[in-house]
Amino acid sequence: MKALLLVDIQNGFCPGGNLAVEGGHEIVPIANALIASGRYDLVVASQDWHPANHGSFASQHEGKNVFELGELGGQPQMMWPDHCVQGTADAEFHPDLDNAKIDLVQRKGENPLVDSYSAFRDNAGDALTGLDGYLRDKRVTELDVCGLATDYCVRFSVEDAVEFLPGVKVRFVEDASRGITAEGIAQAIASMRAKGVDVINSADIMR
Ligand code: VGL
Ligand code: ZN
Repeated sequence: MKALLLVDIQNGFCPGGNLAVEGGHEIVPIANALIASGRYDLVVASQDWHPANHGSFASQHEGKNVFELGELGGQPQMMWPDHCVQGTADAEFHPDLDNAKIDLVQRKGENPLVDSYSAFRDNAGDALTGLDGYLRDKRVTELDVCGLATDYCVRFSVEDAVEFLPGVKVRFVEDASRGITAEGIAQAIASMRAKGVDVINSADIMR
């Protein structure tokens, strides 16, 4: 079984969104082409899905500015702008994403007391979403991952896939992803590579 994991392709991470990633919208046609390629037996999409009082929001911390380091649950935490609040347009998938062919939507980030970059578990490491079990039950042997943002949710989802799904070939689809900072993207790619992940482009899949 070959599966595609689309990470957080939501309005909030596209231009006009509350935590916009440069060029975030440019990956939508690439993701759609991957979905339509017929190469995947299973398509999963993760969705950042925060309550309005989420502890990763600078607005919840007296005197904190966005994009500075704060603390959450005793751990260092990047202070984000309010984003992907449950039930708002910011949290919806990009309107052009072909979501009719998505088999499972994995929501994350619902606990206000801990952030959750990975689609598999929260940042404290103890609460699993269940996505690992789902992919195991489906007998997935190959998992391609892309989406937003490369340096946060994509990276941690990829690295958890490697850890939780031993024997599964995990690949990162670079041109179908965008990140927040250039250094963060470079570090994320180096870290994923060091964990045995192949870095590929959509053309490698569709040729
Ligand atoms: C993300 C920061 C905060 C992401 C989610 O999807 O990469 N980044 N929440
Ligand atoms: Zn978030």
